Amino acid sequence: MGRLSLYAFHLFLISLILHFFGLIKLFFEPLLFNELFFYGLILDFIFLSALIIDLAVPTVFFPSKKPFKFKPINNLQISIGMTAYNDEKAIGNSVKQFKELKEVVSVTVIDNNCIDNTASEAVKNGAKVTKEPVQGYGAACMRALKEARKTGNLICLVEGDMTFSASDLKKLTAYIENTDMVLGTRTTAEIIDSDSQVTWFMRYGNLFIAKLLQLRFWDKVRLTDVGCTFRIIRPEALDKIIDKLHVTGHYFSPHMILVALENDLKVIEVPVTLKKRVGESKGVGDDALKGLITGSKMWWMILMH
Ligand SMILES: Nc1nc2c(ncn2[C@@H]2O[C@H](COP(=O)(O)OP(=O)(O)OP(=O)(O)O)[C@@H](O)[C@H]2O)c(=O)[nH]1
Ligand SMILES: [Mg+2]
Repeated sequence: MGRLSLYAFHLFLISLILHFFGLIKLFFEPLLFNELFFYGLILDFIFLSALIIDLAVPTVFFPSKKPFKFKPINNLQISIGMTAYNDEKAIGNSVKQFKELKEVVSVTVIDNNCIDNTASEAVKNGAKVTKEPVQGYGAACMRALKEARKTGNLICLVEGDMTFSASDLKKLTAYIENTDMVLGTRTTAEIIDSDSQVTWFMRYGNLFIAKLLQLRFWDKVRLTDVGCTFRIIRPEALDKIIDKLHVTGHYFSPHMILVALENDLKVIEVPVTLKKRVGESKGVGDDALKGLITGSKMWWMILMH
């Protein structure tokens, strides 16, 4: 379920192009029959039919009867896995802000072949440091999840670049009693810094890819962001998916969401704040071109998965 409307949506995108050129043609040749418009309408019709079959029929005729989950975690013990790649300017305060929370039992910084003082700054501020030799954001995230799994009763993945705030952890934990994984979303303009990396292009880009992913799992989730590292997951839920995660590059984040949904984990998003990055961005940051490339890879992955 979901695949049909996801693929049909691409026909709708083609129809938009046909309508556009149809309009141009209409301007120069005001004929009664415009074949570009006509073919566009056929594609629209296919898309709408796919949507109805895929989304409406199961919801109306076969509504899910699964009982609502309510599994509070008593005595929260959160284990933090923090990614770092030459982040000596930010890592100290990133560790400190999480260490100050009483629910946090450990902070493990993943040193992804850093050549600066990231490791010593992290240790100085009370973190454990583990080296991940495979280069890449995804490789660092997977290692962070595995390391954080070793202690506590809740796992948190976050970047050590001061973009995220430890005080937002309570927003994420508020929903964990009903779900298996809580994702942050950075597309809530009201609570992100105006000089953060999420520009309007990044916001709408993330929103677009998130909606593509949502089309695939329409009855399971509502998504508005695909690149937010800040997330929490129950240990038993992570055990179900950890061996199925394999993306080492920048598009790890939607890959993990996809695998979680495919394995029937209950996933919810909550808005988190976002601040300007401390230190140099090595990922997408606010670079529109890098965003476009990473977004295209995410798009392809969602289609091919
Ligand atoms: N880009 C990148 N980041 C890595 C790598 N290894 C670990 N990281 C960490 O992964 C996080 C993401 O990298 P950032 O430089 O913050 O990228 P970003 O500006 O947040 O861009 P986004 O991809 O949009 O999140 C940071 O905590 C990095 O330190 C790596 O090989 N490449
Ligand atoms: Mg970052």
